[in-house]
Amino acid sequence: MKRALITGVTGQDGSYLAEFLLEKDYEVYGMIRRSSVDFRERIAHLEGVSHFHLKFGDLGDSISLVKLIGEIKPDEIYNLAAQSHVQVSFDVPEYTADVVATGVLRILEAVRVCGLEKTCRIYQASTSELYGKVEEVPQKETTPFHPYSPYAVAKQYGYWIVKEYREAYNMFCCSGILFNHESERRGETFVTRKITLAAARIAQGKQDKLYLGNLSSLRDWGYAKDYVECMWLILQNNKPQDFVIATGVQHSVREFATLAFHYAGIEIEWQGKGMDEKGIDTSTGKVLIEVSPDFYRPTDVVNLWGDPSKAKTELGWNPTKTSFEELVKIMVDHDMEKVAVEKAEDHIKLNLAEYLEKGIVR
Ligand code: NAP
Ligand code: F7E
Repeated sequence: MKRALITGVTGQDGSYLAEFLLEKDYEVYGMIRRSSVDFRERIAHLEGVSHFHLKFGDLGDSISLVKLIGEIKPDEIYNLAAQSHVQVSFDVPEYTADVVATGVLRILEAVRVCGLEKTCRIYQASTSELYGKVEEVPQKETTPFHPYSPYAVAKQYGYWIVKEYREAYNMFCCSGILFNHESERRGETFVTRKITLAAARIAQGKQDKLYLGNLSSLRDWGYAKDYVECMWLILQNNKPQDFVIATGVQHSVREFATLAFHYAGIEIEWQGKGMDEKGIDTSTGKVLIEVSPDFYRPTDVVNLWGDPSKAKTELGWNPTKTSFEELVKIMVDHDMEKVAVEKAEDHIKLNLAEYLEKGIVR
């Protein structure tokens, strides 16, 4: 039985990857960090499942990583843990650098200190944000990087240190350069989930309006459940390499919102330009979506579009398993059900919805 260690197991991707590896008969160890509350929503259904174990550790703490890796002796490590919110990285740049950049080095060194560099394969969660202020469209493995946020700069370190350890120490370590991937488990402050939750709440009379930032920003959005398969495929390959993982299809934030509201039963018509642009309910004439400067970034990445040809040819991965339309529908259907059972006394969630609406939480 192969042993895998997943850092970031409580996150969107970590939870799907844990399920995927358990189905493949792995012994799965998920690393969690100490928290004052024991609430791990995305993996609650896995707790108690045989072959699934949770262990404490932190990407900011080398000793915990050395202990954990030395104890588990994993065959594969999937390093998914990160402060993964781009806008938040402008607010906490030093912390972001510590976890997102130095954290990768800590994992690689821990593997070496434990003497596992010849046996342990390592997957690093790299990102399309490396292309940032893009120098080529669509972006592929050979496109030059131009990171455009503290998060992206930190991820660039992670990318290069993985490449360095591969070449210097002959380690099997690889980066998956993943474009945006979403799901019904996506964090509620990323734009897609913010939209699908708001569409559901507005459709059910529980929220008045949705405030967004740059509506014209373009992304190549895929389904997270499809993308975790690729992480695994990258480590099963016969030689360590980096891969772009994307759908090859691009849409704007505006298009995502229009479709999400459509699936929630509301047709949106757009009027105005720039900061004055508004999304209007065609049946009532009510303004449901407005633009707020709170959600604009000091520098924004606006044209991400991936070319997954290499992953398709060399890994046999299917980038179009779930279409954009299917993805939006999966998320809206899920959130319509979730919102329907939200209770009035559920203060934490309702406060978050209100904060999101007013732009207090970004
Ligand atoms: P996510 O939902 O934000 O999950 C992040 C995970 O990292 C959580 O489990 C979090 O734990 C953990 N974490 C944060 N700081 C940590 C620390 N100091 N020590 C240990 N664990 C820590 O992210 P995701 O969307 O699943 O993304 C997974 C990875 O892929 C991230 O590295 C992200 O940067 C990268 N990525 C994501 C996308 C995407 O579109 N989703 C695209 C490209 C790359 P808590 O639950 O305790 O907070
Ligand atoms: O923003 C624009 C925003 O926060 C997408 C992370 O998983 O994917 C993610 O990073 C776009 C940006 O994701 C709002 O300006 C407009 O242009 O959903 P997002 P992201 O920044 O692309 C990459 C690949 C990662 O690696 C990251 O870890 O949407 N946008 N209005 C908004 N974004 C947010 N969050 N909120 C808005 O109201």
